[in-house]
Amino acid sequence: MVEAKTKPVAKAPKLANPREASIEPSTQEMIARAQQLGIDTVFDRAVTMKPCAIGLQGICCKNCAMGPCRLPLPKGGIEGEDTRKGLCGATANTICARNFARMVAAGTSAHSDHGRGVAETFLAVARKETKDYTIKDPAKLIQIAPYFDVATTVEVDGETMDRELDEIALGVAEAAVAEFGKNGGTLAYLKRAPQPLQEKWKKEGVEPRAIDREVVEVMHRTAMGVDQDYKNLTKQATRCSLADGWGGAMIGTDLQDVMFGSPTPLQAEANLGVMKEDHVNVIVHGHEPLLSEMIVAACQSQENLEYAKSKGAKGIQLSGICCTANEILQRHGIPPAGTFLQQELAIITGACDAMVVDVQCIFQNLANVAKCFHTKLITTHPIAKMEQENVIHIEFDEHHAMDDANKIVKMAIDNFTERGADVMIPQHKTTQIAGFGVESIRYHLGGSFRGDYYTLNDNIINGRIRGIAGVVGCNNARTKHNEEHITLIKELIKNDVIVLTTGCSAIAAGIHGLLTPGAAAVHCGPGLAEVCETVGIPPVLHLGSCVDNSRILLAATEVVKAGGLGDDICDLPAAGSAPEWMSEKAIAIGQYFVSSGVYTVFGYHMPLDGAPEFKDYLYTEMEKIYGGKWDCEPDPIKHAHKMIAHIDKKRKELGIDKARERVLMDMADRQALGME
Ligand code: NFS
Repeated sequence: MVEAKTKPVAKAPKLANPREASIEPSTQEMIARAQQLGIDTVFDRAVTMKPCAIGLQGICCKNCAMGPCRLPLPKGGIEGEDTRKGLCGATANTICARNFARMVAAGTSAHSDHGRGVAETFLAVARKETKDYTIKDPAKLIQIAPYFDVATTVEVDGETMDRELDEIALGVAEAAVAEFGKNGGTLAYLKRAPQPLQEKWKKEGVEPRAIDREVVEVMHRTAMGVDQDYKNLTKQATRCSLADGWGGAMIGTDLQDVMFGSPTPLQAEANLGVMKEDHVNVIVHGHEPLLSEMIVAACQSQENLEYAKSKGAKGIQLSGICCTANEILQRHGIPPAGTFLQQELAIITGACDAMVVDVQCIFQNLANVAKCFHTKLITTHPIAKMEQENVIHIEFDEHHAMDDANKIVKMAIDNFTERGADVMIPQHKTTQIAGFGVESIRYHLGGSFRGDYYTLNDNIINGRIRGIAGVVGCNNARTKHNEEHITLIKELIKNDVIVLTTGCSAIAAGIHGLLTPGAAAVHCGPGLAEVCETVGIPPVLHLGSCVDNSRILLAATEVVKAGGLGDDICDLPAAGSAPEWMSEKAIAIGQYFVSSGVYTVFGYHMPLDGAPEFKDYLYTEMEKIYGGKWDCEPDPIKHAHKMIAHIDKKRKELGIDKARERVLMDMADRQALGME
């Protein structure tokens, strides 16, 4: 037997170059810090693990045990007939459409299960089963009640009187919970959409019936041997996505506003630098504000503050990661510590005394990182546990919500004294204005005289504002952290396109200083800068979390209603974007935006290249049905200009392109025309 003379030397794992991984200084510093401490982060793992080339094309089918069947495009493309098929005969188009529809279903289920949790908590409020939640925005409750066929007035002795708020609340709560599984009819909120859009949905047969039903039907139709027509599959993907945007997500947003208050613009800070070395640092991460609202109250309670001081801390610093951050930012001014890709880095500061997580976008690796520090990692949701031994589970229940929150905050305070010497908080933070919504846009841009979106429309018609962009969605470790978001947004506002933003994109915009009125003078074209300076708003408006994309749908509807810009969302000079998307939730959002008439461009990559015919259906054919279509462009400048070209096309169709040319004329143009 020949023995090996030398043992193979284990290669040192490749590490991310911090400057190539992110454009954001605190992220760069913390990636380097993690590497110095020998802790791997998502940025390093993105360097060592490459994505699967077949999965990237969207044509791997693992929906039965004869597979996985993989149908990659042959190099050089397909000549003649496309003969690729799986064992059952499934074509690349069918497989790709099934995978796409399943992403829509997963995204819809995430937003909608969140919405269901909110609706059930609101039902507990209406039934007076909980003392910890109340109705903070009765006006919003009264505003939404008619959509659920709940009367807000009663006739008494021939006189019309206001109905008791408790009765309205119970009616709305029961109807909202029923939306998830009702038998018969279609979703209540569809009637909030512009009439022509409602008619398109009806004609196509894509009006969602009940939220859960549409998710179930996607799963059935994409199972082995069921729906084998990519167009028919896309139709169900549309119906499911509408159950998200105009259903589960919209219910979530509205009832959160009713219980926790509709956001109004407020000032806050953003980035990892909001953490404080001499304070107890509690970070909430995830999505549902049911728990985080209580954590806010617990962190502000005098009793807990005194307790923190008794342990030697100067106070309690609460901050957020991901959409939970957006929820407590927009209602309380609590600062976000970072986006999705900064979650591990927040623990690597060594100053995070507790990270409290609920559902969605939570890295499993957080437990491994927390193990290297004193950080208590606390899961709170029965459907989202972690297997590692160092993770503590404190199940949160709306019936004793405040008790749960106090227990968690006390645990964080007790942990303050356990910190190691490895504390390093990057000193970068910015100021931002967040908390915009349909109502505050009306107030700030509509003016109190008209009380509607007229002034916004007027500024679009006269060309000061070229158009509206929704820039939303995640970070993705396959792209340079925040680069696409920030380059794209800057290019849009430079070209006078006002930006509405949500999710991690909104956090990124805050971190990079784009959410202040002062950003207008620095980054905007002259028209948008003038509007922002006149009304005192930032050129990029933070509209909340990802479920709050429903606010963008409703803002677009308000613009249609205000008049002068067509009859439907697809007529507007507007476009949508998710430049660094990674989550299935983003695909659900994209599909409901497209099916609501919005030209929607994703960055990075779409898993469609293996099925050119299906891809073409999403990128061109859908527009003929709904007025909106998909597109993909990884380069953020080209991405911005695709959106701007669409906006200009719509301006031309509306006959308002001439007004815009007049506004943009500079000295050279004037000289050329002999005007100077
Ligand atoms: Ni949206 Fe929010 Fe962020 Fe992406 Fe995740 S936090 S729900 S999915 S990563 S934007």
